[in-house]
Amino acid sequence: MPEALIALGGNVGDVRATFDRTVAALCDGTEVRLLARSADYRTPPWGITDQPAFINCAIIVTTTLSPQALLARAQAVERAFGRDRAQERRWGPRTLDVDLIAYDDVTLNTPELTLPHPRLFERAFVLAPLAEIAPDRRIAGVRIGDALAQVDRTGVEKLPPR
Ligand code: A4P
Ligand code: MG
Repeated sequence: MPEALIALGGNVGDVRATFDRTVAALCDGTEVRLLARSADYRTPPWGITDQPAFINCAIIVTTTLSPQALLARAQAVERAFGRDRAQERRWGPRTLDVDLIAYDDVTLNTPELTLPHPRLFERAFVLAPLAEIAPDRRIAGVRIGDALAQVDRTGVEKLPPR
């Protein structure tokens, strides 16, 4: 069954509680099964730096859904947890962001979905949680653990369990 790497982020509200509900809503146990979940990390805001710190985590799932259907499901969960894209700036504050990082070794370049995620190798907030649960997985030929060693991890802090 295909395997997908998914990154969660947010910096508005009780983000860690939102993550719990997101994972439960996304992973129904049939179409999407949870294989692993990283710890939560506190991370400095990337892109727009003048905003509160983010919380990020990563999950690995197996799924019977296509990449497009998995994205649609992720976006439905974002909406369910209060995300309103019309009220947001790109890279600005949000309750919940769900990004598909990789889906097996699929490469896709459509307006709705790019795989692997185009900015993944620039982002410690994606790579640190992923490296915890899949250090040896390769994306576009690069080991996640090696990719993490190439980025600035300043301020990325692994949080204890709640
Ligand atoms: N889209 C295309 N490819 C993908 C993919 N692989 N996964 C499309 C998810 N979506 C994908 O996304 C815009 C469109 O991208 C979607 O409609 C989808 O069809 P969006 O979530 O509405 O926009 P966005 O999130 O504001 O823009 P972008 O560029 O996706 O931002 P990011 O990359 O999500 O960044 N700092 C820290 N520390 N931690 C964070 O989590 N997040 C952001 C948002 C900024 N700074 C951050 C963090
Ligand atoms: Mg996004």
